[in-house]
Amino acid sequence: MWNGAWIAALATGAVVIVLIVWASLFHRKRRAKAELPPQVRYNLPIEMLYTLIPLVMVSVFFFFTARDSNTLTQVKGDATVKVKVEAYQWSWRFTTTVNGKTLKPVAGMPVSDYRQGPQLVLPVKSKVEFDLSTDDVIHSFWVPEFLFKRDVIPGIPEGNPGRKFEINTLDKPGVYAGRCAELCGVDHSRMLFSVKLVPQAEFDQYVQTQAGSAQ
Ligand SMILES: [Cu+2]
Repeated sequence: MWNGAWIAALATGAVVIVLIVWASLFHRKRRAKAELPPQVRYNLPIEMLYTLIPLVMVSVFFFFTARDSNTLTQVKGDATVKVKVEAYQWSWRFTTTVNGKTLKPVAGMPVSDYRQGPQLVLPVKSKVEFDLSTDDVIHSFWVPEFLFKRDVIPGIPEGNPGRKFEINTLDKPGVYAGRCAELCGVDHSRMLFSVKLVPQAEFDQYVQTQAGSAQ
């Protein structure tokens, strides 16, 4: 969609620039006392053309945007790992549920290095469902490496599909930076967290220890 939109925009831009250059080169006012060029006010075909063409363009963009964003935001509900994300001024609380087993929540404080913020541990190469909520102001959950960002809006009741999204974690284990991407108050820039992606076996072990301490 991104590439297609660029091609369409560049083609439109090229046509417009050619028309501007053509008009300014070949339809200049040459003499001081030139007569008026032909006037085309109330020209029905031209007016229909410049109403219809943009309408077609907007419809095509709308179709592809709706199609792709529906696919990207679809929540099937079959992820084995589910994370409840609670955003607050100015940090995060993550509560992970694996196969119905809920782990001890991880919460943090405002920090200036994401590695010192709360850490969410997830397995590599797996589908994870997120449920975002907040009780204060609008925040935005963003892990740049995941190529996905979603606003956290207060007042959306639990169970509302608008709070949820699913993504596939990356293939490479590592510690990835996460941040709040919506200006939410004085310590917004310190509302940092990290996501640690580990191999499945290591994740299972982590779940064992965390589930134990939760009970
Ligand atoms: Cu925030």
